[in-house]
Amino acid sequence: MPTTVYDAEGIKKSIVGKLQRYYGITVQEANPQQLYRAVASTARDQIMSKWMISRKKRHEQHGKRVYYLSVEFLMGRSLNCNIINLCSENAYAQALKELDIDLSRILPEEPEPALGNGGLGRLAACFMDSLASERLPAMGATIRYEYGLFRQKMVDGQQVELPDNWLANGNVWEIAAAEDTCQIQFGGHVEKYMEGDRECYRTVDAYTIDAVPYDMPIVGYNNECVNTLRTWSARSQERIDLRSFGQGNYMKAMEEMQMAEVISKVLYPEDNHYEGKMLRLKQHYFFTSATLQYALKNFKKYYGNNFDLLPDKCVFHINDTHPGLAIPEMMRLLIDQEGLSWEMASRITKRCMAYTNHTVMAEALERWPVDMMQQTLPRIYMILEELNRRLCEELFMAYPDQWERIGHMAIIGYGQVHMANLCVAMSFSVNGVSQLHGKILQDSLFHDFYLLDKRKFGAITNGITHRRWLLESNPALTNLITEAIGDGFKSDASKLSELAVFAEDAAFREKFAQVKMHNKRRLQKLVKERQGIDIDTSFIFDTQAKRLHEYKRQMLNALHIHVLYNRIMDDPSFTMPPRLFLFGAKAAPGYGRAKLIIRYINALAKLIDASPRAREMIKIVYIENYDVSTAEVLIPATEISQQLSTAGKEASGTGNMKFMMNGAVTIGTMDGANVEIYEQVGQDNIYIFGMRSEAVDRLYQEGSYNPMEIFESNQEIKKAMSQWLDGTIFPNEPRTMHDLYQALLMGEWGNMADPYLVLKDFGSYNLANRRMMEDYQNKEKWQKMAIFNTAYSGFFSSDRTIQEYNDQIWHIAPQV
Ligand code: 26W
Repeated sequence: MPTTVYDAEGIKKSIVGKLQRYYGITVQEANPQQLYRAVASTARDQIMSKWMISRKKRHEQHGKRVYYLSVEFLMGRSLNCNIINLCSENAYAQALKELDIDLSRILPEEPEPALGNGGLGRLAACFMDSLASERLPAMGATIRYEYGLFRQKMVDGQQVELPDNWLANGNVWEIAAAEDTCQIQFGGHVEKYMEGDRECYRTVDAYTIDAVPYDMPIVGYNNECVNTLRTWSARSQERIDLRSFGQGNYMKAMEEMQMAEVISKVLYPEDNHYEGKMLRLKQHYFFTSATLQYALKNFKKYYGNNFDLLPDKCVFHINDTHPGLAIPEMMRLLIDQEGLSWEMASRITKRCMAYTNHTVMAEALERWPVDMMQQTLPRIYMILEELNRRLCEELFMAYPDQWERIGHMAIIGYGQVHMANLCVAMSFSVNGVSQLHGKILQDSLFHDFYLLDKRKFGAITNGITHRRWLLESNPALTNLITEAIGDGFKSDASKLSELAVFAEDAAFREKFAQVKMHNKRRLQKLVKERQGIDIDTSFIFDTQAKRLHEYKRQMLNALHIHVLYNRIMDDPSFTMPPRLFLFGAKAAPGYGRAKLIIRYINALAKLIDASPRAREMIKIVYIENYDVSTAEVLIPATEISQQLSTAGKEASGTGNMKFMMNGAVTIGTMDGANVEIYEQVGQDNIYIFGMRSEAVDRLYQEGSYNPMEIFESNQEIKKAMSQWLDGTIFPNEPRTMHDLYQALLMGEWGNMADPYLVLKDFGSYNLANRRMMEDYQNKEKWQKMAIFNTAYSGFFSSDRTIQEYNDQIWHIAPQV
């Protein structure tokens, strides 16, 4: 088979040829979309042949493979990252130059697959990059949502959601794997029957839906490994046929088809907030069952019915509880379809399943109503009942007569299926995503399980792929680093530490500052093009970008800006270094309070813009539709990274790591991975403020916190919050902020006032800001801090994270 050569000449030929064959046009005639397709499908050809070889090698090696099950994969665009991982940057640059094509104009033509909400989904995407780069055989599995996370628009300072029809023009990177289509059953009821003297179960009168897989290649960096991200699409079995059309059943057939296909229609936009919606339950079962069916089919091809071998060949990683139904589904497949005994099946299942928890927030923990589970998945529910019966029996031995304790640990209790308990009880490994989070799991959320089996609990600190978050998103810094320390850091991020000595080098510091300015200009251009707003690059760029949530405390940032504004207005002699506050955040569409916070930020922006004196020192820009591509421009331009979560609430955070790697200095609480950023950079290169998580817990337990006292004693807070209601912020609707005011000072519906301790931490945050602004004025000091942040960020590469998962949990041999 002739292999295509991918030097610049080969790339040029391929692009020209594709334009001719696909569209019958020349390079000069092609529009950016057509050029994008020609370039992307050239890279795809290059990847395809590697993919085939990689698959063949994996089969020959008979090794173990991880199936990473996640309801979200927030991948971002692929073309540029693929070119980088293929180590073909120079070849493409030269080819495109000779064809007079501007790569930066065609990259934005790729629709961004936004198949995720935030941290959990983006982590899964970073993991896919690192798995392939570490040559570990892996398949990611999720749903092929036809509509990804909504696009956000601001209208009159308020968030409006628009549908994200990302597949409208097709997707260059996926190929359908029709041969692996399988069937998923919902509803019906369970029937018992005998096979010899064995009791067997089958589901009858169920509704069957096809699951059709689409595969996306995941290219490892500078190696021969190409893994797969498999997305499952729901397809009705009732294709419309002419007969039913003739019989007047056309509309009915159409309706049934649509009912089935809604399963993969849209991504749920709630992040860290659980609602027991039947469609969501169906989504979770749909892609887990499909993935398990495929994995078993694949296993049997090589090892027949020797299921004892399964845990040596497959490990299923459950990314938060959403794919937790993998546990009873594996039991069902092994018992009902393969004829194994309950004991055999549960032993094997337990040795195959590993679970990562990503949140301790009570309102985010999945609990399904028993009757919904029973109706939707009757056989799965039966299995859950039996799992629960056996678990409770064991628990009773360990904790005799401690019914309340057992109730909290049970899989089924108080009319609900408790997914976290299922995952903890039935996995061989349970881990948190930062050291602090791991400790909280052991000490509180899963404490009673921890006491029973300490060995299976662990903590593995999250990471980010430095290929996307440094090489791809910050080429200027990448070049500067390469000039200084060579390019070893590209495959081994720990080498970034070699940069630290350059902090003492004045010429290097100057270049580092120039790179930051270059990236600030890049953001300036984007903000102008997308939102028509002018920003001044001499301002400090200060960013808080993450999902909008009360616990992340965008409110603390906003209230502080509000106070700064009042200082400027009240004191004609007050000055501060000019500071641009950037926000990027989507709010869940049904999360009213989060949407109010957006309105508050936008109203403040308007208020400040209206004052000639204030706008010399403060500017707020709310970046619309914060997504992966926007982050890639926003983060490299940022000088101050705001990581303000109430201590104990943010499991890890990963944005914090991206900012750090790009030379931003963090102002943050001792929460999640901020603690470890602090350990890496040392106390002189970070601004830590606020209560520690143990103190927060004590405060909750004592129940004595009264934010009203702070309100009454801190005149700056009092004035700002009073302006919420006196028409200063919302002149036309002075009652807009009433709910927030109430929630922070009085609490509502029996909830405690200010549960996220905005007022409690305000004073300490204010002081940290003051120190930071003083330091910023010392250019040399600030530049050193920025360099140290990049230099000590290597620990946060997801390559390190993946190595830890492999050493501690998966034990997979790298592909040779
Ligand atoms: C069912 C509703 C729902 C949806 C999403 C509940 C919980 C989630 C996710 C687990 C929320 C999430 O993304 N958690 C984030 O996971 C990141 C990756 O580990 C962490 O860095 C963040 O701290 C954590 O909030």
